Amino acid sequence: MDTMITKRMVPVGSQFLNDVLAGLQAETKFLSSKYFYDEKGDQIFQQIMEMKEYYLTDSEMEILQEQSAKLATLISLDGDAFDLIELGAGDATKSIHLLKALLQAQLNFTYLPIDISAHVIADLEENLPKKLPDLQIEGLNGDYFKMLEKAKAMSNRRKVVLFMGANIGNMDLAEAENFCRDLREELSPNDLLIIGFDLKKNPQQILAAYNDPTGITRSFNLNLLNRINGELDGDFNISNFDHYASYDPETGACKSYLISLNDQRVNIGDETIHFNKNEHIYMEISQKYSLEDIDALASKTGFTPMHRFFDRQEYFVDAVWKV
Ligand code: AVJ
Repeated sequence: MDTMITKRMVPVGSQFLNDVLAGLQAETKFLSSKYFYDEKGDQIFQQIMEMKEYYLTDSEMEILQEQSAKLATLISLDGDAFDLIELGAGDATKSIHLLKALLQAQLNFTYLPIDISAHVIADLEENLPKKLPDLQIEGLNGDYFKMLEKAKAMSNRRKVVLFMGANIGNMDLAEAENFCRDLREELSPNDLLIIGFDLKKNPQQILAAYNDPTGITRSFNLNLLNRINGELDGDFNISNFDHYASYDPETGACKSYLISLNDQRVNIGDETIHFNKNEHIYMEISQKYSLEDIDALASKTGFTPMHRFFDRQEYFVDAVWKV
């Protein structure tokens, strides 16, 4: 009896462990980019955003810095009260410009940042009111859809959802479609979605953003192996893997891989994973869109495109969709 109980008490795998093992035991190995963002991963992503090759952040920042007043007018519709819900708010360095414009226009709204990181939410609740004393803010820590449900239970005001930073790019086209459809299901007529897409452009320029010569993106990918070593009792030898980035102008898929540099075995807890020399692990997709792709996504998932905001170089777009 005791042994049975003891056995049952052996820790069952975490979601992270289950996902890592499922990915590395698959016929074609893969890991999920959603696991990139441990503390070290957050730091490396910060460095990526500062790289001269990584144009995305500057482009979207320019849109928000220069066109937030216009965006605020569009959002206000008939001036009724609303909830501004941001999915994956991060440090809100971009959305703060929109928040300022909405306050300036004296609109009645509550800002509800949703983030999977408790730390991010605590930071926002502490720091944003210092910068914007009139802001009503209610942070929600957890899964996007669960927190969206919670926001709906909190009030029946109109919802304006922000999903910026080209985070939709981390889904392939089929996943993006499912995501938008699920989001649409949660929303009601006159609700809005403001969604950021990185546009198809010169393939060299896109590839360079994900293949920097200094190796920051390389270490961003390799950091997930380090994370597995630290959190899941793994023994990856990081120097046995290299980073490979590709961009396919036909599909708009920018993908990154880790390549095993030799035949090797890696232990993760009690499991052993075998890698052939030159075998790849698919790590991340950063999907690029044309304007037609974006409109097609909207109409397939029950949204109506209302407006598009571009940066001057037209590298990036924040699209406004209405339910
Ligand atoms: C945070 C998903 C927008 O895909 O451009 C940057 C992540 N990966 N460099 C992106 C990332 C490699 C980024 N997103």
